[in-house]
Amino acid sequence: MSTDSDTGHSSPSLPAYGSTLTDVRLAENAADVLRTNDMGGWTKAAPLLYPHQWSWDSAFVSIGWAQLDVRRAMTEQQRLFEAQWANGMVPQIVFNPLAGPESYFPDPARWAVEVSPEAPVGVAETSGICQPPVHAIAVARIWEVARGTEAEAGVRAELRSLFPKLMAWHRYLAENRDPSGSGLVTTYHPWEGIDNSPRWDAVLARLEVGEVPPYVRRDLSHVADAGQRPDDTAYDRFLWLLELLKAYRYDDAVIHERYPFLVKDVFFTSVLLMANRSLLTLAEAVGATEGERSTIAGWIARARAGIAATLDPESGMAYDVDMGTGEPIEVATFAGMCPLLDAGAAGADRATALSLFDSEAFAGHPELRWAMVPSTSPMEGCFDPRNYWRGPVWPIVNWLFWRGLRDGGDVERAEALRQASLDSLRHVGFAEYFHPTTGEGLGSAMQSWTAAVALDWLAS
Ligand code: 9WN
Repeated sequence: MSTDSDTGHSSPSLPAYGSTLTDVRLAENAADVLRTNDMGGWTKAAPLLYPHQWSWDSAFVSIGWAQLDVRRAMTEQQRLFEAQWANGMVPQIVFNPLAGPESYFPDPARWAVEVSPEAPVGVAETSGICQPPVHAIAVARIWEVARGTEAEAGVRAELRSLFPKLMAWHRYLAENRDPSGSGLVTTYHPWEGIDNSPRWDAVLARLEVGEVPPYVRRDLSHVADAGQRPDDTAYDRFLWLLELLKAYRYDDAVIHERYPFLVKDVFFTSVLLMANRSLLTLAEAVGATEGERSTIAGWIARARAGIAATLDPESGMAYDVDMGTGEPIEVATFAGMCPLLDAGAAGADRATALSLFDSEAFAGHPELRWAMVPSTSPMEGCFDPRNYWRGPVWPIVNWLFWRGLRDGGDVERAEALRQASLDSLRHVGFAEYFHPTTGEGLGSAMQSWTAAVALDWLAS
């Protein structure tokens, strides 16, 4: 399968998508996407728009590889963790040395992470922020697939070398990103996962943007129209924040003291919580110490209490907290239902999140093409169905909700979400995201993590 453009949502070389596409064919197409984007040991997030290794993309990607080649799946994570910072942070981007500075902006020179004593030296070039820690969830899935097969011993050996790195990563998030011990991870930048979500609007609007060195956006040449991406005002703010992070030498203590974009992030925290549950399984597999296990259990308990404290009594939603004002950020996005990502959350909190999930604010909206969770609620004033994180459906987000529903024992809802998601992929293909009501594929085509979750859903 080939396409000469990231925007090739209906490339003529692709078999027709639609409800008649068999599971076998869907799996073959998904495997083709991963193989096309495979750089030998690591996978590009997308052919042209994202020519590097992205952190949380690579975690989902290894979940996909696990269905094709379980050892290759482990290699993906090993390669990513080679670029882990000395303080434990796993960087948002590990740059492809062959891609060249014009391939993506911001490039390594703009990040200049060598100003930090924590950045890796002589390994790979990286950016200076991070993304949600899906990695332990991925590695636990790889382990599950490998068990009982001839790959088991090899994977267990690799798991032993990866486990301490996963511990260091989670410790970085629990300590450096939560110095007050609130249980909630502080996010520093929209590029830490959910780029132009309305969750960040008020904080970004308050910024006094200083001088940003001139730049050329590369992303807009790889999408059909600029309306699918963040606007220039947002980019100026993203870049100004980068200048500040660099000026503070990416030092977490300084950042927590002076920096203007500090948000206690309920979604990031919930992914960490889910990942810590997976890490406990991995602790078992590698025979971790009692001390390590109780540390992980402590992180889980603290995050659970942290999330519970963010629940808004009126809407039932979990709201991020703007550390600049101390106020909750009251915007209806998928993040509001994050108690669903914690299978061990209090029953009442899950029940509230479930009714939000079913409601017209989310998967129950009557106009949705498929009953899936949109990035921003269609009932929210700023809902924008073609713009990135401001409305479209992201399959990987739905994968996380599916896992949370299934692990929490909500088998029927989980299965309905899996079926709806697979049906959407049959029609849309492996787009980065899609229009919630028309099903129009948006952003990049051949997006690796979308293909990866398809493979996992098909195998589940
Ligand atoms: C910046 C790679 C990444 C995802 C992010 C998504 C998008 C990048 C961009 O693509 O962000 O990291 O240039 O827009 O928002 O979640 O990891 O797929």
